[in-house]
Amino acid sequence: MNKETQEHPWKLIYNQPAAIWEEALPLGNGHMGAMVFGGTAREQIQLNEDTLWSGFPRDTNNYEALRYLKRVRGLVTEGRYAEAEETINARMLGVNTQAYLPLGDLYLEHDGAENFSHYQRELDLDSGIAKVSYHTKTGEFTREAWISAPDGVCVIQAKSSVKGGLQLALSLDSLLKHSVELKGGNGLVLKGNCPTHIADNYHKDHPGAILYEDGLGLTFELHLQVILTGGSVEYTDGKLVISGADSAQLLLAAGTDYEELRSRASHLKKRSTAKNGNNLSLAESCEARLAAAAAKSYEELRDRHTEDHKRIFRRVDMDLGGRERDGLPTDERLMKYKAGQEDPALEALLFQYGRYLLMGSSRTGTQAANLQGIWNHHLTPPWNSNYTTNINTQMNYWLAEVGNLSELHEPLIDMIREVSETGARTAAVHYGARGWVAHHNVDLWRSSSPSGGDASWAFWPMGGVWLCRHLWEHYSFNPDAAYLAETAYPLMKGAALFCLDWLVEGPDGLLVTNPSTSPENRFMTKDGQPCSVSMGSAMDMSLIRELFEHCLHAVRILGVDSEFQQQLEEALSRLSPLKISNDGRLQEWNEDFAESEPGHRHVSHLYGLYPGEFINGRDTPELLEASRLSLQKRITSGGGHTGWSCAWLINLYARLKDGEAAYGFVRTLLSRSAYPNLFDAHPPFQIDGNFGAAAGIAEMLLQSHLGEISLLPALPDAWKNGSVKGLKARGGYELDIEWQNHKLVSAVIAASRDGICRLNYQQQELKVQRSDGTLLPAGNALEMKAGEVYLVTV
Ligand code: FUC
Repeated sequence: MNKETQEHPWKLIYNQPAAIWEEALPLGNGHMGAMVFGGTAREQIQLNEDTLWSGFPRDTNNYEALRYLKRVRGLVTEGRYAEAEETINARMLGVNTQAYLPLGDLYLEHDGAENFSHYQRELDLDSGIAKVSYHTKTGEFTREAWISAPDGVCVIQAKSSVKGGLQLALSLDSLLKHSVELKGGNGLVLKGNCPTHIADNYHKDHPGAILYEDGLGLTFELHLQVILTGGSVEYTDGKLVISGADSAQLLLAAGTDYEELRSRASHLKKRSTAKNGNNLSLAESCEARLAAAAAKSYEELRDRHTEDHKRIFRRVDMDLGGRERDGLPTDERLMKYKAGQEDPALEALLFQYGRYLLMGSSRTGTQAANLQGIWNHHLTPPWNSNYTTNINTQMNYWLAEVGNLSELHEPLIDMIREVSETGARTAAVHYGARGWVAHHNVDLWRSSSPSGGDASWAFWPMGGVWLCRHLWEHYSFNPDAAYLAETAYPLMKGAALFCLDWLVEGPDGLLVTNPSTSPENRFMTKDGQPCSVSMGSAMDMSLIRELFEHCLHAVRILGVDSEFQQQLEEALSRLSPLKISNDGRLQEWNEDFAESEPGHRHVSHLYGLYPGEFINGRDTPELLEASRLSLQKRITSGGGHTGWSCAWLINLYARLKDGEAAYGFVRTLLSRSAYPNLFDAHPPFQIDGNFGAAAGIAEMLLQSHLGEISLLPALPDAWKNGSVKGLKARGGYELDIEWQNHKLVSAVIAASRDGICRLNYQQQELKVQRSDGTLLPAGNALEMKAGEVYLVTV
């Protein structure tokens, strides 16, 4: 259902340059990222490269940890939770992950542009091109910029309306150790080194937070080449000075020697899908990309980029009404929205922006989207801009499948494969267990050990188990037995083997995790102390149950591993179940503890409601009710206060089929947690909320868990008339849905595989016809063949 044309523009529009980074506009191809400020006298384009991290391949495992496991288990069994926590903190943790770093900046100084008028800048999500235009007394100046996935370069064109009117001074800079030199008369090369260590410096108390060591960290290069129409370029004071040109085309390529460093480390295997995984040196690879791009005309480069971009972006369209505001400046719309104005088109823009941002930060062969996607300008970024795998990394990919961006899931799947390799060592070293394990932080070097710090976040050997959900989701939306057999199942099996070894018998004879935490939350011990370590947290048990069930499903589909199947079935039957507290809430821990922070931002115990699915009205109505109560209590106690936490609430309420509550949190997120460029505010900027909110909006319109496709399951009053086209559903379906006066008008379903498609629209009987007009007998279970398209009406 790829669209030839897009009916409405999808644009972020501003009438002034960005004054702060969070007003600049993001570009990206998964490998390079850029933030375009749109300055006049001085334009700044801040750049990123996806493999530019601090650190080097090293072993972060704690070889002493296993010595204390038995002792800690005993303490937990005796209810001596605080002592168990102390022992973990002192003996069983590892070291922090490394940081994702900024590459550098391109500056364009435009003499005479201090005074300007008719200013406009925009980001067109549909073409993936950012534009700036303004007038000075000499004429009109325009710039456009994009980052091409097919050509692997960033392209910027600066143009003057007056012949020979372009005077620009170009320079490159970086916060990292670097030097800049002239290349070939019309280019610059910035060469730099990365620190070997960036320390978490949240409290600004680390005197050596940025450590360089000769010959140890990554090296990187950023190449710039200028192609002029008219005029001339000369090199002065480290800058390329363009005079008298009609237009200038700037090409940028960047890279690091990450693959080389990786291949030298015995504990890291060679990457199979690396973008720069050829035999070229770093410099040669940048030069080759620039030369190939320079050999193409500007129009050809632009066409290749827009064709590639639109091919993906246009798979989905959304109209929630109110599109007459689409031509207005985004920051003004946001201010009015914050003041209470309705703007459903801004909500649709937030959804499409989520899709755009995933395209910018996660493409085949690149690194997965980190805490800031691919956009970071800090040398010591918040939380190291790493992969936080106790919610944030997973939330980044909630949108991937339903948002018809399945192939953008691949970088995460690559990362899971790589973490399973380091994680197999961590499973053995830390826990004496089979399979593989990951904790709450992962970095470029695929650190799988616990980080340093505090057990409440660092001790959580379930990161890999949660990541495995994504392997299964990718299969559910794109059922492909080869992918299941070769990629998903072996990784899931490895994580399940770890869980089989990790589970122990609790006092009631049922299987639990011990020691166990519930991400970042604490309970009150009998002595009134906040503590995080006990046994069998709801999230641990939910994740393990789900993984075992997915593995069993896979085993049946693939017809393999009957012995393993038996072990899983037997363990499943003995897993400690979720519990309901005295006051009717879903218990976060195995015991009915009081929470130390009742409004905590994590809602880990509700995992089974979303993203999981085993808490639902059909199979577990009591747990569903208890989840609803837990959610209410969290929220009335102040929960949902960070961007991502609020985004999770949208999805949870969508699953509770409470469209009004879900919508309330869409409004909260956009009003409270969006910067002027619509980046999500934790605060500070953290991209998970963008992806989580977009996923939540989709979840309000379409759900496909529990073996059926549910149309408009949580449609709020605010979206009276509308349509969405191209969302994906589990089982390999694509849907267009239209509604009027809050009622379904029609749905078009396209099947990519043979199968039974079960539909649900408010339990009503639906009319179904084939594309040739033949009506099907009444009933909501449609037997569809690959390639068939059905029209459904009420
Ligand atoms: C988790 C969250 C924090 C933050 C961090 C990156 O630890 O609890 O709120 O999002 O990840």
